[in-house]
Amino acid sequence: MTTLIKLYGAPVSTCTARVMTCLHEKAVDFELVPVDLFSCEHKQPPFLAKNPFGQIPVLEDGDLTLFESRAMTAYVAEKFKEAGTDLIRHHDLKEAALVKVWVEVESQQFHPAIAPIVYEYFVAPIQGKSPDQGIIDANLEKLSKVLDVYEAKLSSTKYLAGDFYSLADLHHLPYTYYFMKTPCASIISERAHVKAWWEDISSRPAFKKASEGMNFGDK
Ligand SMILES: N[C@@H](CCC(=O)N[C@@H](CS)C(=O)NCC(=O)O)C(=O)O
Repeated sequence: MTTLIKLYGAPVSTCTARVMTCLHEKAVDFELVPVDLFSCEHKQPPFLAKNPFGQIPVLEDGDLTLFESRAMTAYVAEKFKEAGTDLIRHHDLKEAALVKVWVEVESQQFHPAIAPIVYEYFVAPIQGKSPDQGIIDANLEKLSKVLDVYEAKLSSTKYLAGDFYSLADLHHLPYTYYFMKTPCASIISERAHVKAWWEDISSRPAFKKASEGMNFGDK
């Protein structure tokens, strides 16, 4: 008997949404187990036993427990590689390697620049702080440079790793979704190829489903 995958997290959380998007792409049934960040459930011993770093999400598949959202999507994409869109290009060694390159680019270049901006606009206000314009401006400068590279890449291929949608594109969805609701969205929309890529990947049914729960209050 196969067990149902359990995803511990919150739909509003970017990292939870990343994994939910991947599960929806593969049409995998799963149970979302809500973790209440406001009561700090993720810092209590039962949750720390699943992720010692005290962060969501956590994925459980039978006796396997995973933390780190990008490791979870890699696991799901591998386990269900024959179902739905092939997100890791497992039939082609070179394409698979290029997917890994752009998965790293998202994690090492894109994420460090966009995450603080999203944090300042969406999380700081919940903590009673106003967005720090200095942090936003410094990271916008970094993000613009990364997006210049993306613009050049996406002028020669439809998606980041090639002419195929992959995990590399998928990993960008949740943070960019929130970013597009900020006054800084023009740095995406003024780059024609990045804009077309964003419109394409964000209109996929799997992400539309995952993003239904991505609301910070009225934002
Ligand atoms: N690198 C981790 C980051 C996880 C992460 O930052 N989770 C956030 C929610 S998106 C969280 O748990 N924040 C609460 C906290 O850090 O206390 C991943 O990709 O899973």
